[in-house]
Amino acid sequence: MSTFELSYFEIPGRAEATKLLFLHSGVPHEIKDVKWTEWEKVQMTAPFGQLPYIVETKEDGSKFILGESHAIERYIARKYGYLGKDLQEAAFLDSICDNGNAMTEKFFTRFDLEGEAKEKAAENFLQVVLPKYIKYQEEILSKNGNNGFYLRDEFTLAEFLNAQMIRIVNAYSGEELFSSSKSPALWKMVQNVQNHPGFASYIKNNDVKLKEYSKVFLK
Ligand SMILES: N[C@@H](CCC(=O)N[C@@H](CS)C(=O)NCC(=O)O)C(=O)O
Repeated sequence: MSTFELSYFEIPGRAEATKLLFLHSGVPHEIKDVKWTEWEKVQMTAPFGQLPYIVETKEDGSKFILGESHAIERYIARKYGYLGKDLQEAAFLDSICDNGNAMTEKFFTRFDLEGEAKEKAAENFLQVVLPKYIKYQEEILSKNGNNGFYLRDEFTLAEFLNAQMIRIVNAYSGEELFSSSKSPALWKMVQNVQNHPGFASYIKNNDVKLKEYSKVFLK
């Protein structure tokens, strides 16, 4: 069996879904939290000069290095059975992930801006992006019986990715933008993930980090 190293900054961000895939599948892995002081050195080996990236060591000792968070997520999800049972299900789950990623990217837009542009980006997120994401995601979840899963009652990449992005958006906005009353079907999906016994200690630690790093975004 392959073993993996995942390198990312300590902050909850682009590596969340991959971490949950590793935990849920039980694949041997090591998380390497890269400190800012180490970044200059690590950057020289990081594909595209960015984090996250993974190093897979195969049974024969050969290595496979992969960058870009979504390529990593899909590689691990496909390899260990978290993208449905056929191409169509994989494409359906991909679309849910892409939709979650687009929502998250738009949430973070404001942090690269200043003044009026920042306010406009925040307003656009609240008034356009967020309601649209909630509306369509709620519809998809309710078509599957409103059980907090996108497909049957299976954990896939789509639950891990969207749940962690929702937890991040709530924490880094300092508001309950998602909740049992505002987005009930999505909230049930988040609960499925965060209450899964196999994630208990990860989520406990993740909550502490979200609280700590939310200070960076809320200042
Ligand atoms: N499209 C890339 C974006 C990666 C990215 O922006 N990584 C940031 C951390 S979240 C980074 O490495 N920043 C340090 C730098 O670019 O010097 C992905 O999804 O992996």
